[in-house]
Amino acid sequence: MKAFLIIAIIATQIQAFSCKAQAFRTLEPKLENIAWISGSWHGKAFGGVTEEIWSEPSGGSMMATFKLITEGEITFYEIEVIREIENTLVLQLKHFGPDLKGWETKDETVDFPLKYITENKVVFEGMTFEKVSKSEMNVYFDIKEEEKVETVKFNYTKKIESTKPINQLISVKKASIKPKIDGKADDEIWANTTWLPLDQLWLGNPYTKEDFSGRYKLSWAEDALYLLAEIKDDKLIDNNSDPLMAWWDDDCLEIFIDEDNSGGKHQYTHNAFAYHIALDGNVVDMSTEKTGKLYNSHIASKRITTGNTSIWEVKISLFDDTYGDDKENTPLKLQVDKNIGFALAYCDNDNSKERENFIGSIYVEGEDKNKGWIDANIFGTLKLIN
Ligand SMILES: [Ca+2]
Ligand SMILES: [Ca+2]
Ligand SMILES: [Ca+2]
Ligand SMILES: [Ca+2]
Repeated sequence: MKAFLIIAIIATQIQAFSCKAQAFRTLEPKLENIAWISGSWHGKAFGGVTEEIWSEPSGGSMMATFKLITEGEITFYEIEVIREIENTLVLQLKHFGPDLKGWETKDETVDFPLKYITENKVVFEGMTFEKVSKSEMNVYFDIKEEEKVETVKFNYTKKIESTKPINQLISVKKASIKPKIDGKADDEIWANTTWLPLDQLWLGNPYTKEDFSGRYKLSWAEDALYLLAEIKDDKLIDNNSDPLMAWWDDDCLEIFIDEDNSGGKHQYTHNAFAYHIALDGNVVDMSTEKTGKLYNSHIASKRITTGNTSIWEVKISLFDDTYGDDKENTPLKLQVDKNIGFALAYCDNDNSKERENFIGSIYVEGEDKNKGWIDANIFGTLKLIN
């Protein structure tokens, strides 16, 4: 292992890369074009675990610390810099043993001159950084052993801090006895839970309380999130009998769920769901195929309407963002302290071609308030408590 690593540090004379990749558009040799390397990256290589922490560009350089741990012990450290010199970049590094004694002599560095930069690659002679996504990169490192060059791949992931603003934080109490999904609010948990308002106008003209009023309660158990919604609507409309036709234009209850409270875009992904529960109980959201799809297995619901008042009782199974439309998916088990992105809304149509009002549970900043179906950042946050 040691011999292998010592060879690694003299890997300065590197076989030239193929020029094939240069057919891509190349970017100026500036740090701003490689700033995506910044971050705290973790991965596996050399039979151990590695971390590589890159700073943002400043003062004409970026800097990293690297460490390799094998079998629970430090194998070596590196300090790396990428700096701008004479209209190009160079990556330089020095190695240190577990006791921080340098491997190179005082004035010696291991240098990797820049070859080129593309949108997703930074190619130095002997070391390439490849962006896979904003949270994943590969680093390819050439090791020259006699006349042979071996390329070692480091696959790194970065934990992305959520950028989601806190719009509303609701503590949701656990149900010791799960509510019975029968459209009746006589369960013990509902008696001991307070109403929350559904009163933010997201689309349409201001409405009267005869036209619409709504409130809701939430609870949870290990198997699901539970919702009780009381909706007063003067006219119930189901124009489209096909559940996948303009499902948002019929009266429906809409439940927004971002299981990990990550925020971010979700229009054609399952980073979050926007379930529309129709009056007939069908549940629709946009699939990754960019069409409406029934997700009836995610939601069990029952509505009982008396006069103009509907009680919707709903059990919502949660799925994480690895959910696939074409594979088997297992609902998550919920635990105390979990944060979930959530919003509730009602599409109210009384007699029009399109819905007249869209009323949500969250205040949305800005002119366009109908953003929940695309952007999970507008959701509120639920915190599961005992
Ligand atoms: Ca019930
Ligand atoms: Ca109405
Ligand atoms: Ca998410
Ligand atoms: Ca209506």
